[in-house]
Amino acid sequence: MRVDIVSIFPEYFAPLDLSLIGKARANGLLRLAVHDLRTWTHDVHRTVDDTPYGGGPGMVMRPEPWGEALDALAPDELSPDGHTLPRLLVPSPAGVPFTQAMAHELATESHLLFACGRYEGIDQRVLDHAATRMPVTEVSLGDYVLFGGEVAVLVILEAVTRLLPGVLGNAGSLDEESHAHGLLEAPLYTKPATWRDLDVPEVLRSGDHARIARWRRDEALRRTAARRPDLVGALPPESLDQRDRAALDRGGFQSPPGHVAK
Ligand code: JD8
Repeated sequence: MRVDIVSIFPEYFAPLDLSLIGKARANGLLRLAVHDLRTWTHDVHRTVDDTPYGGGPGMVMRPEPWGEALDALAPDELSPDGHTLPRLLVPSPAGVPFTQAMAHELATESHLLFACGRYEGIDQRVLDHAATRMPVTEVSLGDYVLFGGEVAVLVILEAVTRLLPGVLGNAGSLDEESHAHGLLEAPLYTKPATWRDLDVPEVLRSGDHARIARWRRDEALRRTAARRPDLVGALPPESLDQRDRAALDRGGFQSPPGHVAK
């Protein structure tokens, strides 16, 4: 996968040299380039912002540098230097929510291009013009306000690159994780068996794999009911048996009426 990032803070992406993403880059599984938007300014002050039409607080990112950046990184004819048509992703609090499902979708793309806004955001015409040439998705990390798109890109890239074939050594752990089955994970423990007077639950040391699996599912259900009732509401009712419902009740979740216990 090829990834290009455009930002006025290219130093924000230093962590992408580290850990498993750094290894994926070293292995050639990920070809990542970070670009300074100011490369595509022409005035002495390398200006990227201006006052908003219609008034209001703050500044808006000018369209011209963004237009040149996208022309350079997503040329409208296929060039001989291996350029491919990218999918443009623009973090914005007004975007569609980023989810694990979207991470899976993005992991199938051959080229992602991220445009990181700052200030109040980017002139809308940049996105409208880009959309005549390539798929454009405004994406939001969640319902809180950041200063700009950089942190969102770090999060999205971490979620996407770990799904690329060959990036995660232990491929088996992908489908057992949280959100794959629509529940939060059960709590984890390691040695020692007693630490500061706190014991690891006996069941986990019993060696009874059926009992362990049942305990973990109970804990996952109880936690999900207590912390993420929205996820419980989205579970297919037929996926819950009598014991599942009891665990949900212990987490404080009232099973909706009409669900027939099996
Ligand atoms: C991009 C500028 C800040 C946004 C005024 C100052 C994502 N989940 C998320 N929260 N916030 C962002 C985000 C915020 C951004 C930019 C993403 C570019 N800002 C602006 C509008 C209101 N502030 C985000 N993904």
